[in-house]
Amino acid sequence: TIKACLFDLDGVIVDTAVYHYKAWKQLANSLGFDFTEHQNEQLKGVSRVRSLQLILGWGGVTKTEAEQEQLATLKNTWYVEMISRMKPDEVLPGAKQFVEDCRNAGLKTALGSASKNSMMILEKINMVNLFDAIIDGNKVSKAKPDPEVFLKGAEAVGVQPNECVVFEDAIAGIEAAIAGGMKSVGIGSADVLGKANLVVSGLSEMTLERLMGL
Ligand code: G16
Ligand code: MG
Repeated sequence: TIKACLFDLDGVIVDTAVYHYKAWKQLANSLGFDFTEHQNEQLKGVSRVRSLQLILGWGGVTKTEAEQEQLATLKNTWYVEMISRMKPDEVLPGAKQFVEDCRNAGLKTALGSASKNSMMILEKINMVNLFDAIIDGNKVSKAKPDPEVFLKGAEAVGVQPNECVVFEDAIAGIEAAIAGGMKSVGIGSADVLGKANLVVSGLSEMTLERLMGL
């Protein structure tokens, strides 16, 4: 039986990809090259430092580790400035409702995100109190597809991995769920997320009935 739902943040609860895109583009432009939306797609669910390394590679630019740290911090300053202006209506359709439905049904809920800014985002959209545990980039050392973030979430809410369902928009996140012995629901297109037990276009399509049928 399913006892807990573990939610990715960016792409599942909110769409912050557009803010990441603007901040990375500004950074790339300051270094003398451009950054496309297509490239941004490939950074979904990828950690901040790894994202920067990919972008520098696309721009054909080499930077020392110390310089990389400065650039990542600069990008984050711009990103945080943007998300500090986020409004509660930027929650993706159906997301808040479905998390509330899960809780009302007695299920545990946890966040499992690569972002180190997850707390600020949850505060902006008034959802901090809807999660029994918040596991994010500040609490994990291994990035998805490693299952660490979701295993820590399961442990924090006292539920076995095989009693958890993970909601993810990135293929690496679905792979992390599978590696952790959990069920998964892909948010997006079945072409990309076909390994998930179920694929929906958004949480507005999810119901408790569909959840319990997994
Ligand atoms: C998110 C985004 C990624 C971002 C990462 C780290 O992951 O999808 O694009 O690079 O967090 O974010 P930050 O720079 O805020 O620490 P997720 O796991 O929530 O989809
Ligand atoms: Mg995501």
